[in-house]
Amino acid sequence: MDISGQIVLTALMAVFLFGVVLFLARAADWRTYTPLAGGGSGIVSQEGGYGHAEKPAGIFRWLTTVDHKDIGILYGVYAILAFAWGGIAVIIMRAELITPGIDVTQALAGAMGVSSGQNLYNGLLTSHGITMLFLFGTPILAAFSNYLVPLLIDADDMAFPRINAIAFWMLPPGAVLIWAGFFIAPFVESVAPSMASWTMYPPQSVEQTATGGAASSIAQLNAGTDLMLLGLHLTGVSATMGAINFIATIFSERGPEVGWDKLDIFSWTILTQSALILFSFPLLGSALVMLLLDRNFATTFFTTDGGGTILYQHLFWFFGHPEVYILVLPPMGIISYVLPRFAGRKLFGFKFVVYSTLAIGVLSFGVWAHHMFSTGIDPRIRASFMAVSLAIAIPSAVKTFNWITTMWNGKIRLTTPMLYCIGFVANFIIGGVTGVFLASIPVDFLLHDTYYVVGHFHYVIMGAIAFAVFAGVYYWFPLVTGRMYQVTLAKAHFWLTMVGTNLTFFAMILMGYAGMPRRYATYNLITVGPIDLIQTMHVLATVGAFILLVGQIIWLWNMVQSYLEGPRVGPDPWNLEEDGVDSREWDWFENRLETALTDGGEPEDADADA
Ligand code: HEM
Ligand SMILES: [Cu+2]
Repeated sequence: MDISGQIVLTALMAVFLFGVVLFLARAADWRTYTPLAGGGSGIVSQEGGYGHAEKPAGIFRWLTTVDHKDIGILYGVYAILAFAWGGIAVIIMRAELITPGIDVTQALAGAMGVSSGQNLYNGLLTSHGITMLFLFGTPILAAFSNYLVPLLIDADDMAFPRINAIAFWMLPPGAVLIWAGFFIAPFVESVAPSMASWTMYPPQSVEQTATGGAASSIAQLNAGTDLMLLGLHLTGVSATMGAINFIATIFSERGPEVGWDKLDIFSWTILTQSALILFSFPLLGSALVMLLLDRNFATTFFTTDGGGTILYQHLFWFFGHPEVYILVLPPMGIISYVLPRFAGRKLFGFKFVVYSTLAIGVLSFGVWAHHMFSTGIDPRIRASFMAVSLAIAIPSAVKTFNWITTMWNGKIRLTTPMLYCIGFVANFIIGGVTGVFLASIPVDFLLHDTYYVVGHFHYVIMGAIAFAVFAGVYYWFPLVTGRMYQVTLAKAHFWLTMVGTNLTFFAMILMGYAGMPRRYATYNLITVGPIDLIQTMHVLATVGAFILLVGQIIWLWNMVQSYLEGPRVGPDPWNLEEDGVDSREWDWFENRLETALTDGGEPEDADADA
């Protein structure tokens, strides 16, 4: 890009950021609808006399809300949009991989303003990974925690309701920046979607041009990557603000009856997750800033004769490994919370589930170099990371045994949330055991950067995390909407998702054993490995991906249709009282039904406003 182009882009960027700042600054004047929450808003609400009943109608409510339940829903809608984006990206990639040569992405590249099919594939790969982890994974969990934690711990709202809103509103501009390469590429030749992959390793993340080669001057660099780094930074700040808020809320806003011994398992996992976010996201933030400086101001943090590329890997994985537990702990909390309801008894070994959560939280900071076994780091250091990586499987297994024991001889009801819980346990076992294999240095030497790794982490991320999300969505759907979903469609969704997940990712594990490297658009140049077998596995994986796609379309339809027209439910839609396993959020729900405040007002407000 020539220098005037750069200036125009910088000016646009500045205007955009200025707009974001202005928008956020306005937050200080937002009316608050939070009646009694901490953070000082109580005073405002008393003086202004605002209560829940005064929420403005329509779009304005959603733009100005500081109510934790509304913000939870915003996070959820945002995450589902991101899930769709990441899903479409991967469907194109899977279509490409049906045949060894380059075809589908080649056909699309021209129209999308990308210089070649391979580059488009790499752009989609990057966008898929980043979107699913940062724009879907963390936010969808924040949807649950925002909606539920205050209800579960008997708080009026989050400790800092406005910071909660600000944290959410950093995400939409973050997504726009992260995806910006795709929007700009058709119009500006020197800009392409970032092809740095989600790990963004230098030197290529520092040097790559829009056509995929190495730049000889800063002017040639692909601005798509800079925009993505800025967007990632926003999502990191957002997650950190959210984490601080949850820590403050769980420590200081618990109701009089909720002592530490009464804290529910989901809030425990959110507390641990928040601590992990607090200590790991700043590392990502600093690595991103250094990348930006290396790219734009010729610093040498990650150049071979400067700090070195391995420095980046340490910084990234010191964040990156805790990040995978940031993503998996709350889903484990959801499973630990929901599964016992349909086994008709309390969670087996509650204390051990809490302790293992805390243990995972601590240990997850001591394993990052298992992503770097093959970089040539000192073998003695490597061995200690292998030991801790094997050790972290123990608390994970403790949880698994607790879930199984909870179901053992239980009064199992195979509702859709329960099906997803059981699916979670099954898939998590495969995901965890393949992880233990990778933690062993000699095995990792063989399997590193093959599809085996891709299979491993997708068993956890799709097979377990997404399953827990679906378990939670179905379980709390009546709580949020007051209506029931269509059971037949939900079961169809479960089976399509279960079959699709296992078909796709087991095929990946096998083709990884056969030697198929990850992150390639083609495999017609592989000189080792049984190409026919590999292609068969790719075809199976693609078939699985399309089965998954069909399942998710059914799910979306079910959610929207049931939200609008589903049958209304009573105060105990899951018949939990019969088994004595009901919980606080359903009491709140009953209250809400009785006071008939559809937007979620508390009974006290109703009195005050009357
Ligand atoms: C049971 C404990 C686990 C162990 C021992 C383990 C071990 C490993 C190892 C050694 C690798 C590096 C493989 C390589 O690149 O050569 C790896 C990769 C990965 N694991 Fe796990 N894992 C475990 C659980 C998880 C969980 C719970 C998640 C997700 C929530 C996860 C997500 C990932 C991801 C995303 C990667 C790939 C990173 C990349 O290179 O892009 N793992 N795992
Ligand atoms: Cu790891």
